[in-house]
Amino acid sequence: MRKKTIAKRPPRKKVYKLPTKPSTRSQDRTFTPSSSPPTSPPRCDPMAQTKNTPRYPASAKPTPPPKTTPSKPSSLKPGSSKGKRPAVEEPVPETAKPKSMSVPVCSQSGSVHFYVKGRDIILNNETISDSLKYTDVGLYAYTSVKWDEGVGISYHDALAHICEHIGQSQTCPAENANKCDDSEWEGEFFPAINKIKYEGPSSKNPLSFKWYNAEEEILGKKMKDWFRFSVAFWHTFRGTGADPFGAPTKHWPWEDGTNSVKMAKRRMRANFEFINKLGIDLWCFHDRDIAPDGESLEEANANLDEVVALAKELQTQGKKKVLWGTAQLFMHPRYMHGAATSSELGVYAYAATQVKKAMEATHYLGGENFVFWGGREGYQSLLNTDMERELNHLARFFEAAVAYKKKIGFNGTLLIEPKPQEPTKHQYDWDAATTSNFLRKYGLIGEFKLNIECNHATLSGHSCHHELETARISGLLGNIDANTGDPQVGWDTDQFLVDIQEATMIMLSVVRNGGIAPGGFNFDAKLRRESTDVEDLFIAHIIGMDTMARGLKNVAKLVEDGALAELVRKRYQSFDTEIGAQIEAGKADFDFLEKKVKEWGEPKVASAKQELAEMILQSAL
Ligand code: XUL
Ligand code: CO
Repeated sequence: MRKKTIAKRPPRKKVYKLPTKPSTRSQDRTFTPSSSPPTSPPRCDPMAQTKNTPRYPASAKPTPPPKTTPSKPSSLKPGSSKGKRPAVEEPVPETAKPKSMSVPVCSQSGSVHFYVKGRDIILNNETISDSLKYTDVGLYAYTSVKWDEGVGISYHDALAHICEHIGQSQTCPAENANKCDDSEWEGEFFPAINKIKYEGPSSKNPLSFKWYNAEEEILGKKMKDWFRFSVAFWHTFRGTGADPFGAPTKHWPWEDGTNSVKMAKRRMRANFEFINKLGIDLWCFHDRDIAPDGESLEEANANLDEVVALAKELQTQGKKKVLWGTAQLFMHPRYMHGAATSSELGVYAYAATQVKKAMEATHYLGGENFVFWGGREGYQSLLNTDMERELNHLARFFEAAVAYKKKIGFNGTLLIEPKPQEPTKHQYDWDAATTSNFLRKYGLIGEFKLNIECNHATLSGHSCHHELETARISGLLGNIDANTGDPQVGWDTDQFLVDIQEATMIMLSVVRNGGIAPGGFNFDAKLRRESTDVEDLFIAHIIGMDTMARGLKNVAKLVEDGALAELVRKRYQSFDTEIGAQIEAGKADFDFLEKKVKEWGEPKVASAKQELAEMILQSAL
């Protein structure tokens, strides 16, 4: 039986009513933190949208970059952002409408229930407007009759009408934006869920570990130290379940439908409660999924500073750390040609500036690694691409990142995450071998390691085990983005890995590597669109952790048994000879070898024993 603890806990004093029906405002934000305009006003602040007042005055002084001790990340000087919105989302189908929701209105204790139907707002069953402003709100439409054209009624316009209709607009002036929304979520975000405990394989409690036993020692190390599990903020807290054909399916109770800094902070609190209840000590983030983008670089940085300051506080309280941080250099339209490999110099500079800030934030949060996933560093066509020049630029960008890391005293590992394609037709960091060749060519091999993602491995035509081994034998195995694809599907489905044999193969590499610290296992994985309960977030991570734990235990059996290692040793034993040693030391030239062949005659060739190897593996599962 699952333990429910609602009754034992103090009732949650929730300020915000849950939406009675889902909002259609955003699509899957897996990598897309911005679900509303960069300067999202609070929900009850109809004025803010038109005023467009910067949240942070231009006078905000940049602080110098942190020195050797991590300090608060600096606010950067205003940049050249035109404040354009990301434009990657698909239209929400007509069938998804109308959606209704309950929202609190400033100064009103209860909430109002409304939905938009055609050009009308229906407020508590009453039509209050038939003259709504239809603007080009693109992705940020609350609802619309013309999704395909990006024309609709913005969420904030709808609220403005409501505030006006019920005479509340004066009570929520833009300059009081924060006060307007001053009450915070109180109590737990996951009140029905206790801290997840190890209960052993016979447990039927879905909210318990059956195999992952953090303190248990396996092959000389505690399980928690082999794995160093991490939660990916973007999937767990920004994923909406939307896909290119359908509206979001997940409506977490703590979400208020905005992309405000306030909401970002609430989400961050939820993140820490989540990782704490899971017994995970690490988390990973993109700059733009933890804090909203801004109309200017300065504003985006100030937003990030505010959220990072809270994250730091929560980390200190809970003794948590960042496994890795990264800059999201693929969502904003400015990055359509790439970031470091963009044909536009200004974009290269902007990307550098964003990495600089994200690295400072990671450093400040005690991050142990910093990731570069070049989602748009590649091409769609070679006809219009100077590949050589783009690769040179990418190398310069990485060199500058190394220099900046040293300048601020960030000792974390820089990691490149290979992926063959998606969203580009061809991504330069195709796989582990291509990426290590790139690093060698540009003299960067000692400065970077690789973050191997299992789903990326299979997209590149390899197994995850192959990619891990390729990285390992070059001393480049830095981190694992633990997920999997679907064998029948050809894209990045980012599923939680639940295949025990696959986990065993992965752990073979990890054990051979002696562990991957200061890297870890980041769950770059998301719930299926159809999994919509809050507890599913826990169940997914639990089975992901249990599966890896089973993989580790299986490897321990294989190591203790020794038969597999012996099979491999025997296969190459002809080289365990004097002449074998000469060959391996590079001391056997062709003349010498020809002489030997003439002496020995036709060589005897032994069986590879693949089926026996498979039998040995299976005996450990
Ligand atoms: C994309 C992916 C990213 C990186 C970080 O496929 O895996 O989430 O891990 O940008
Ligand atoms: Co990844």
